[in-house]
Amino acid sequence: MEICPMELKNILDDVCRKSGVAIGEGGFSIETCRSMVAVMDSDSTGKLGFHEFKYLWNNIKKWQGIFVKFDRDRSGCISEQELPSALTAAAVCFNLNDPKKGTGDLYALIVRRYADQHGSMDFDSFVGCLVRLDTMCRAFKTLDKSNSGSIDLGIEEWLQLTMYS
Ligand SMILES: [Ca+2]
Ligand SMILES: [Ca+2]
Repeated sequence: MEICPMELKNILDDVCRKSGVAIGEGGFSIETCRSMVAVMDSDSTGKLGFHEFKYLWNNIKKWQGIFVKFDRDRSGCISEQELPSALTAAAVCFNLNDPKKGTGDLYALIVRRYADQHGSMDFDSFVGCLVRLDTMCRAFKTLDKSNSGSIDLGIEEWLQLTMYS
């Protein structure tokens, strides 16, 4: 049994409806689901097998808990004020908002890409953002075999990494 993006969308919409987490009118965007399948599809079948889905599922459950916890005003969205602590709690691999390391720019970039014009994120965007962040961090760690904190990539490897995600 393998799951395609449309099936993933139906599963996630169902879960959100049952648990009362707000998503847009049409539910999870198919673009987010396509992106989730692409980044989790480690054996490149175009669909999610059991282990790929299980990993994603465990993360989504964890992120849902964080989303609900940090949505302090119960608006169904993570606002600009709620976002830094929510992302810090969710992104265990990397501190996104550490001025000492100069990562504040990266944080601003993520907000620009995934938040709406008021700087707030619904659950769909929150998950889309974290799936990508988690995958890119894991990909980096796999490539950084000596654990030096930097990697050396050829253009083919770079494109493989960035285009199917
Ligand atoms: Ca697969
Ligand atoms: Ca809120």
